[in-house]
Amino acid sequence: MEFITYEQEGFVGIVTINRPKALNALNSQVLEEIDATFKAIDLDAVRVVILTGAGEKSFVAGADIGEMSTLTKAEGEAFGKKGNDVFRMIETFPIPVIAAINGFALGGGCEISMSCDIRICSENAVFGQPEVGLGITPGFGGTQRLARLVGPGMAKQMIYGARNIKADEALRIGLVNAVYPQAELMDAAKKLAGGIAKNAPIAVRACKKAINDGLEVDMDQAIVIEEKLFGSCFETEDQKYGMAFFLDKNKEKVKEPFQNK
Ligand code: DAK
Repeated sequence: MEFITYEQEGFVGIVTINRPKALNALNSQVLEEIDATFKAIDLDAVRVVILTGAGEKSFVAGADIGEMSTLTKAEGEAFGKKGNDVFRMIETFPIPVIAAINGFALGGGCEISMSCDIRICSENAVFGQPEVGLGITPGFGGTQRLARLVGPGMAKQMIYGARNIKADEALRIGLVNAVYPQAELMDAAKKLAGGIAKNAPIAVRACKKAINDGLEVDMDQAIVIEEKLFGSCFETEDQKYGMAFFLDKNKEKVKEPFQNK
């Protein structure tokens, strides 16, 4: 891997986009390496992934404008599909993915963060979809995910106006869940990940699927999705252990880690 680093700390995998000379912009190679890195994650050993960018200035400053500048219509469509496939893979990744946004999250950078389950950012983070200023539409799902996350009115204002927003406004409109000083961002992301990883992994995965799949259908269908995933947790060792632990009257007992079974 030239542009991605991967580390594992306990149950948490950390994927870092590492192309700081171009502010971690996404060219084809970076997209392919992100895809390969996620697909190589051992889902028996890792329960939560953190996605971040190298350096203190930029998370991802967008798709690579140099690479895009000479694309034909057909190549543009293929590049858009490549990004969309990778972002959808992240969105539907079986375990939660937290975006730790450490600076610029513009264009494809904002879009990749929106394919993650949870976004937190540093105080210097800047979000935006500047594409119309470059003569294109957002191409990696920005028109769709931003409108779903912050509502169509705010999404349209940001996208039509190519208007960037700072961390405090991103927090106010619900684009991020929390803002931290830069030096504290990764610790906060790891703490958030650790709080998820200590829970029953099969149940956490089922919750992700229930929320994601349920949001795409009407409520009658959505509650059926939940019923089936709820049912799928029963007879797992984690369900039996979790409930038996609660019912056990011996309050001195220490809870064992869930086994993902
Ligand atoms: N692509 C390529 N290189 C980039 C880049 C980018 N998006 N952003 C920054 N860089 C490079 C700069 O060219 C510069 O390189 P050198 O000149 O040093 O070689 C280096 O990173 C440092 O950048 P600056 O010198 O500009 O740094 P500043 O602090 O002055 O400014 C900035 C930081 C983030 C405000 C500025 O770099 C900037 O505005 N960057 C571009 C942000 C942007 O517009 N991003 C959105 C890109 S559009 C589609 C598929 C995908 C997309 C659309 C359609 N289909 C095919 C359907 C997605 C589009 C986008 O993401």
